[in-house]
Amino acid sequence: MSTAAANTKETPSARWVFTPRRARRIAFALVALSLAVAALSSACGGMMEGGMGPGMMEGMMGDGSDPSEEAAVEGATDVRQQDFAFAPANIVVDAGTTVTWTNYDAVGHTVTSDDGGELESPLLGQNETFSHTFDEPGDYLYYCQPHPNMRGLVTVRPQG
Ligand SMILES: [Cu+2]
Repeated sequence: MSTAAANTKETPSARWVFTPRRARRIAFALVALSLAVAALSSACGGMMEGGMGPGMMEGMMGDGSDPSEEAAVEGATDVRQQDFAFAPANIVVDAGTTVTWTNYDAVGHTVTSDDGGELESPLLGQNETFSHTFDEPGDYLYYCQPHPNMRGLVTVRPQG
């Protein structure tokens, strides 16, 4: 009688019944797993984009570019749109200079002013270019409309 009761307790079906406690343990395991995945992807993202907030969309769309994290390139007049980034993303030119952007990616990019509408390119296909002459000194921040984590800056100095 007592032996039979003990055997019943030890059957696998009795051991693996889905208790609330086990449900919590599974839930904790899933949370731990997703945290580990998040930590891994942010470590990868952090290495490649220098601390910009990584996210799923950024991971899918490349690392972007941030002029505040790049040294200014004096006198550069050609900017590449490549690997979902502007390069160089931070340039300094004299007033009256024409800057040309070229899209090297298979997907479309734009050159669009943050404010003021100085830069308003169409969506550029692969190998298409967009040029703009900067007449007025100032700081011209811009981005790519489909990929707002692609950011750039043209600083225009007074001539001579
Ligand atoms: Cu883009």
